[in-house]
Amino acid sequence: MATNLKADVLRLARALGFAHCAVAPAEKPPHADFLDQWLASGWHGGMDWLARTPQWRKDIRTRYAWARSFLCISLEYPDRLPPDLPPGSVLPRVARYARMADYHEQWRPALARLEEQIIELGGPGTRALWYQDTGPFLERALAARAGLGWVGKNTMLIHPARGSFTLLALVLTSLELEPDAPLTDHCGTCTRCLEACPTGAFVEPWRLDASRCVSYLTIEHRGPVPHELRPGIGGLLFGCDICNEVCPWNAKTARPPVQPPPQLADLTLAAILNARPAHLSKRLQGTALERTGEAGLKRNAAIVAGNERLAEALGALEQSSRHDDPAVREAVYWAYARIGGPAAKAALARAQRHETDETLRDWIIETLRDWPAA
Ligand code: B12
Ligand code: SF4
Ligand code: SF4
Repeated sequence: MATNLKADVLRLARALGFAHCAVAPAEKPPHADFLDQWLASGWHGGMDWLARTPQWRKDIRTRYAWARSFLCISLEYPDRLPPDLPPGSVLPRVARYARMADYHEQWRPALARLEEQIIELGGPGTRALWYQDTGPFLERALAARAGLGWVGKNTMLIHPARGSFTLLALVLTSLELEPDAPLTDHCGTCTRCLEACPTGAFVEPWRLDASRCVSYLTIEHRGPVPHELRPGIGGLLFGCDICNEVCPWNAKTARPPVQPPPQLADLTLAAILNARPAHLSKRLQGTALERTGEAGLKRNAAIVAGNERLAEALGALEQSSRHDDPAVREAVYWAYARIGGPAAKAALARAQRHETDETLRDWIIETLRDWPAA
């Protein structure tokens, strides 16, 4: 195996701004077979795309026979809010990775350049492909194999000095690069993350039922959020960082605060609920919040308003009560019931007049009938 070749690849990566890179062999990483159990348990919820090609995710040689090595990349992102946030900004309710411009866009040009440079370096016949997040890989298991951290009980890749507020990317190549050594596990007897999860999504250490995870419910899940899981969402609008926040390995990182794009920093719950769909979609462009879409974000905002019993949000909720998506309307009606009181009851009674979905109308009638007396 050519050690110089590996040094050259690492040098190219560093020159492009990838400071934390290491190599894993293009083989099945440890614990890869757990994916089958995870999928068979239905823990992927509605993320059907994860079940499509598990054989590729477990071992990429089943798709690309030429694959020999992974260059695994760990990227840091800000883990603190700026000091001068506009009042009412939703930013503290948004997962840290999404408080900036979409990271996929940010790193795309440098990853594409690295792919090209690795091909040039290897010469004729060399193959290389970059991926970030959306490729058929167990990125954390591979990065752990490469020694960029260990997989914690919360399933995050954690580095002893850099914590787990990191994102991953990789370049798959036909070049034979010497693999790096994995790190040891440093979770020890700690169980903080498992206890802190607000929806009880950890079935066991390392076993996450994603269909219960707030990150899944607020980003990936389409349609109404199961009622029993709504209280666990609390005030979170998009994603969840709780099992990272409580991890002692994140206590010591000192990074500069995030510089959010203005369209995110100024966004409030009322602005989300009041906005016309097309206007909100435009505002989300170029941010990770595009993933859940304007309807998903309105649904989430209504759940937050309900959980926090924000009576001052009633006017904005009513603006979303005629949304085309029944999941948005349902969340608005649910929020009315959580907020309670005569104004919320009157808003729900008005909704009954225009609601066309039979199930929703029945729910409204029942809820109005059982409305607690003041
Ligand atoms: C689907 C997905 C989700 C789903 C499911 C998450 C999950 N834990 O499976 C949801 C929507 C819930 C989610 C949430 C989040 N995600 Co996500 N997600 C992914 C994605 C696309 C695939 C993950 C996957 O394959 N899951 C299937 C399970 C089986 O795999 P796994 O969790 O990696 O599990 C492995 C280990 O647990 C290990 N294992 C199993 N048993 C055992 C036992 C022992 C002892 C050990 C050591 C290991 C071990 O082997 C498993 C592989 O078989 C990856 C990108 C990618 N292509 O890998 C990003 C990714 C994992 N997500 C990421 C992030 C940042 C998040 C969030 C923090 C976002 C947020 N703030 O809301 C949360 C964190 C929630 C959490 N605790 O995982 C980062 C993680 C970076 C890091 N440092 O770890 C990734 C890598 C995206 C990226 N490119 O940066 N995510
Ligand atoms: S991201 Fe939040 S909801 Fe999901 S497992 Fe971690 S603590 Fe639980
Ligand atoms: S909180 Fe504790 S158990 Fe959970 S990942 Fe961090 S060190 Fe491991």
